Order: sequence, then structure tokens, then C-alpha cells
Amino acid sequence: MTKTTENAAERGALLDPTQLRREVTDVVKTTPVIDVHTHLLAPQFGEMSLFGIDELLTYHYLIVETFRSNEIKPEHFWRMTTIEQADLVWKTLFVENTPLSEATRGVITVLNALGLDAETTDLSEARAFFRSRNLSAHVDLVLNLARVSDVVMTNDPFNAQEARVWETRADIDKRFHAALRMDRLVNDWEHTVSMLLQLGCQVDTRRSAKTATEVRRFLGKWIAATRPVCMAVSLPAEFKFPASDARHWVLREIALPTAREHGLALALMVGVRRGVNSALGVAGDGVGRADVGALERMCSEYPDVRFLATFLSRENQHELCVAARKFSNLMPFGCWWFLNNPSIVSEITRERLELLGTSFIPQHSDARILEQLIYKWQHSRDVIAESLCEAYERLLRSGRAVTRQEIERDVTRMLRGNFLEWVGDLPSGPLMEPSALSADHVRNPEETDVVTTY
Ligand code: FIX
Ligand code: ZN
Repeated sequence: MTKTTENAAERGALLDPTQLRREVTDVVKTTPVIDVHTHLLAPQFGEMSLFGIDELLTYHYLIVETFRSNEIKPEHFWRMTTIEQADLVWKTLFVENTPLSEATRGVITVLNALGLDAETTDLSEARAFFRSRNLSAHVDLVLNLARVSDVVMTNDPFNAQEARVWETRADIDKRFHAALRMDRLVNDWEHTVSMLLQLGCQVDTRRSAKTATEVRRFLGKWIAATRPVCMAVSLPAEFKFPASDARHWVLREIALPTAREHGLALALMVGVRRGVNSALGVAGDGVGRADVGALERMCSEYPDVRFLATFLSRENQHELCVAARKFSNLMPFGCWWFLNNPSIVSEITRERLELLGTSFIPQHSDARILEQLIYKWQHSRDVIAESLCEAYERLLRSGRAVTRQEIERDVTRMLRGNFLEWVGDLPSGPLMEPSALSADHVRNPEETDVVTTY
């Protein structure tokens, strides 16, 4: 017996690789996770809170896959009702083809988790099941099955429909936390100015100090009303920092000062190419390799702001890890969108473990439909567990065994602690007085109504 194994036995460490594997898998599967980026909305948001088989099947990931296996034209597809679209997706991807892709397998995982027939040719049983569910009991069931304790939503301050909910509902489910989405301001300043004017803000198109102050005031009201856990923005592959464009001005004069003033972390999601095929609507976005140097310069210039960052291109993942080694105000998170496939999640998670230890957030779900939490987390946990098993086994071979408590500490840090360190305690108290946003959205609610795509 070596000195290490003697000590390990005393500490109750796991020396047997099979047992180590069992414990790691169990801890990863059972530790509740904070889902740091989703597009879910709490049930109090009514029809904006999506769930059920028809929504699952008309997820934009599945719509594009349908166009690859069915000759239907997008313009025809968009004219169909949601139920007709769901039937077509099911027939095309699940009946006429084998659901091997990650997004199709996800639906199979969900159906099985809910005790529904995943081999059926028609959706009537599934539809009846979802119709019969009491929404609040259903949310509890899904969060329990997915072992998700908290969900971070995506909240667009220019969405009047959402604003009305924040104004009128004091009872928003406390497990759902707001994130202040900055896309319209940062990526579409010219159009957003006119929305701000309609909302009664004293702004103009010139990038003046007065305009910046007024927009920060507008955001301050949203922050008071929704108590976001962080701010978030997606950025295109060609994003530069510094730059001389409107995006740079909004970031420097509005977003970053707001993050500073309110002590909010800023999540940057970099590398999307919006509208590569605009006929596909929300499904038409693509990916491009971005410049991680832009993020490094931001982290360096704003050492007092905490950044969360995820890149869409596989080619940027190693550079992101290296950047995080240089800047302790940078937290890599998630395997975003086209990266959320087992082979790539595995590669990225292993790379991050090797370069960053446990100082990263391995995954977020990006769920848009409630039940996706079940599959996205089940699939991700399988891969995260496998990557961790490998890392602990390698460590064991080098002469250091770990205990169950150490595994729990590590996994809790990755699935919860790192995010909490960045954003502080998650708010759970009552929101501000419900009427507080009215001044901004009451002038002409119909005119300012936008359908959010975030
Ligand atoms: O910008 C984003 O937050 C993206 O995640 C989405 O807009 C995208 O459409 C998506 O759902 C990816 O999973
Ligand atoms: Zn997203």
C-alpha cells in the first residue's frame, strides 16, 4: 500500500474506479441545477409560457430538420396552424425517419419521461395528456424530473405583452428569475430609438450623453420592476471591441454603466449570424467564428464588471478557456445552441476541465418549451458525468483519490456555485409595486407591442 492509498482509505476516498464512476454519476444526476439561460417564462406569463407536445414539435431546431427531409416550402409551412405543423414534423422526423438527431432524440426522452408512447404514429394521446395537466403541478413535475431548482428567463424590456404581466402580477413563480435582455438596444439602436420615443423617453438618434442617461433611467425602472439576476446580450460573429459603431456606444455608455451601477453581471453570447436564411424566421440564424480578443479587451477595461460568456463557434472554445485563465472576471458558460450535442458538449467540457478545473458553468439549456428542460438536462448531465469520471479516474491514476463529499463540492460549484458567485443571492422577495412600469408602456400599448424573438 502506498502512502497515498493509505491516506485515501483513511479519508474514505474512492479507490475503486467502478465505485468512483457510480458515485460521480449519481452526484451529477441528483444535484439541483440553476439553469442560467433559457427562453422560458413563468406560468404567470400566460400564452407566452410555452409547454406541450405541439410546442415541443414546432421548436425551431426541429422545423429546420423537417425542411431537410420534407419538400414543403417554408412559406407554406408558416401558413399552417401549430397543430398542422406539429403533425407534419412528427410524420417527417419521427415516423418516416428515425429520430437520431439531438433535437429529435430530445422529444423521445421527454415522451418517455412523462410515460407517453414515443413510437406512436399519431399525437392524440400526447395531446390529451398535456390538455389534462394542471399547469402549476406540471411545472413542479417538470422541474423535479429535470432537477432544475431555478430558471433564468430572457426578458425583453421592449415587449409590451411582458411589461403588462410584470405590472399586474405580483405572484410570478419565484423559481423563475429575470434576465434583462439588451439585444434591441445593442444590436438595433436605430430602430430602438423610435420605440423609446414611443415609450415616452426623451431620446434622439444622436449618441448624446443626455440620451444615454435617459436610456439608463428606462433600464433602471425595468431593473427595479423585474429584479433581474443578470443582463444578457447576443453578439454577431463580427463583433469588435472597441469599435466606432452604435453597438459600441450602447455597450460603453448604456449597458456597461448599467451593469456597474446595479451590480449586475453581463452575459455575452457571441458568434451568431442572424438571418442567414431569413425565410426560416427564428430558425434561420447561423454561426460564425468570432474574435475572443474583443471579450478580453472588455474584461481588461472593466475589471469591476463580472462577465459570463459563451461562444457559438466550436473554433472559439479553446480561446475562451485561455481568456478565462487570464481574467478572473470572466466566467465561461454553456455549450450554446449548435454546440449542444453530446459529441461537442463532451469535447468542450473536457477541454474546460483541463484548463479551468471547476471554475466554469458547464451548461445551460436554452429551453424555449418547458418540457425541454427534461431532455436538455438529462442529456447534458450524462455527458458532464462522463467527462468528470474521466478526469477523476485520471487523477486517481496519478495518485489522488476523491471522496463523495469532494465530488459533491465540485459538482455543486459547477451547477450552482459559480453562477451564484457571479450574480449573488437569487431574489426571492416580492417584486416592486405592480403599476411601476405603466408610465413607460401605457401611452399606446398597441403601437409598442412587439413579438419577441428572444
Ligand atoms: O439569442 C439567443 O439567446 C439564442 O439562444 C436564441 O435566440 C436561439 O434562437 C435559440 O433558441 C438557441 O438555442
Ligand atoms: Zn438563447
